[in-house]
Amino acid sequence: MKSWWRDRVAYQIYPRSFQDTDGNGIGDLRGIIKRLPYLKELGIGILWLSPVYRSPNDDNGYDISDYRSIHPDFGTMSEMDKLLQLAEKLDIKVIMDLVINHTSDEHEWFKESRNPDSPYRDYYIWRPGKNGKKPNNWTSFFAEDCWEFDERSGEYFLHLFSKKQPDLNYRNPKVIEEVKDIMRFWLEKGVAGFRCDVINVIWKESLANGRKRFILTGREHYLTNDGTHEILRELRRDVLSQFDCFAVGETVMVTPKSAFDLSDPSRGELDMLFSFEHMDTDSIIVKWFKKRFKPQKFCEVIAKWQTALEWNANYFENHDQPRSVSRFGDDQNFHDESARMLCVLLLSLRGTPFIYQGQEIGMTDFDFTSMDQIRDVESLNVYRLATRLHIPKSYRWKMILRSGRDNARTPMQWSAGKNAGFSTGTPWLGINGNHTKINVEAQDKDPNSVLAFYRKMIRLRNHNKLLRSGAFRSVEISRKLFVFERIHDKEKITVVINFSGNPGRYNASGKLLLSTYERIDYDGSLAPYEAVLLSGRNEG
Ligand code: ISL
Repeated sequence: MKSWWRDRVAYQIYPRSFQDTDGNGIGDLRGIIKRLPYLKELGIGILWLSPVYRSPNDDNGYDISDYRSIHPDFGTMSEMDKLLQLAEKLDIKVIMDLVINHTSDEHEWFKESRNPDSPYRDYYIWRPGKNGKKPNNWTSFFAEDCWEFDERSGEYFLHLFSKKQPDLNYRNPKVIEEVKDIMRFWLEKGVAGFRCDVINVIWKESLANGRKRFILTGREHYLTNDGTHEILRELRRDVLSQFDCFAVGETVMVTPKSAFDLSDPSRGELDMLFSFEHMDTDSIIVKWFKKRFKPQKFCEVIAKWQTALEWNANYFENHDQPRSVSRFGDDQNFHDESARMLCVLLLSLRGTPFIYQGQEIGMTDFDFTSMDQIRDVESLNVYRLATRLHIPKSYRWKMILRSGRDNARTPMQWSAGKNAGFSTGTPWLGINGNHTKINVEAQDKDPNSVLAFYRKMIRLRNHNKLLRSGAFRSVEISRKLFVFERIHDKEKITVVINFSGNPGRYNASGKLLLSTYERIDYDGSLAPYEAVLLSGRNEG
């Protein structure tokens, strides 16, 4: 079977914020259908949909209450079928978000499970307290304890995320069978695979106390262990291998070694994975404490992962991360220049590139002014915890502004008009004021826009085998420069990146394939945030 997922550019849609068509302020499937031609023109070959299933939306759909139905806010199953059909016509493969570490507490299984005598009891992880205390000292991803007491059953249940997201019990073989059925259901409908949410934490090796840590106490008991490897192999053997599909894992806190094992093609687990080390280079231990972004560190980490794994899932943005142009570029002085540079970097690395909605027009972090505009459960919890810890108010707000997940979730900016063309109703989350300048409609008409550049760069990649599958070789990484090559036999492409707002220099030979500035040949001088691609002969 051909690994088509290595040859395509992927695009992530966060449906709530993409395009609303019925005026309820929430994006929907009809909105995605409407924008399929836009995605086709962009050059996209894979579409990843963040969850569209039924959910009480404690964590915007990452808390699923029915894996086989569409949330009415988003539309209906027949609209989903239509979306799949139309995408197929355009040769766009659709992958779904598979959230199986936990369900919503409003899922039927969990409702049943609250009854200690129910056959569903064992679908989740229930434990009595210890001497009036919680069963262990673990802490959650969302800045709270991991155990919630349930009056009705007199025990606690485990939740690594919010208390409305109880963890499934993978020691129960029935749970794995349920997951397989859900996967088959979607694959039979014609989806082309899954993005597997926090997939390397599903197996809890023990529930003993963890070593006390600043974040995620207890994690040594569940991060990437043999149990997870085994389940992944089982899902591959019994389900994935029966379809023409792929699985990309979201894997938290992976090292190059553990990531290698999870995505080594010969082991038959994941086809590729999202790692986080490059995204953490501007954090001090946790993302909430930021330090100055250093391009050199960022590029060193990228280069390390490029060589550590046979194939990476490359990304600079998603629905959990701040916007890349604000974070790694300069959205004030060199907005377009740095957005184009990041485009070249992302699309010339080895691996499948994932673009997050709005990245292709250089959407920026939000311009909110107060906490009551924030909707994300993680930000709300963290703000509460920071208040308890007496972190000053101005610093708390800075934490949310710089690291909060709502940065990436403001609605897609389609036009300069009302609500940025996202909705005729009241958007569920504020629209960034800069939509009057940064929007699809304006950029569509402008041949020098960030959008026009993304189209050009994606086209180049789609037509250039070397860029898609050549080996990666790092040439130079310094405070401001990142130079690497993509090689196959006697051919190479040299990628020269000036990761700075100052002019730079780098001597390299080859025929100029593309520059982020309008230039016809390359003489070694680089404008601020310029990136160039040169094609040449591989001599060494
Ligand atoms: O948001 C994060 C960045 O700090 C992470 O802690 C994030 O929660 C983690 O990467 C897991 O993310 C995924 O699972 C969560 C969900 O809230 C995220 O939106 C999803 O991408 C729980 O399902």
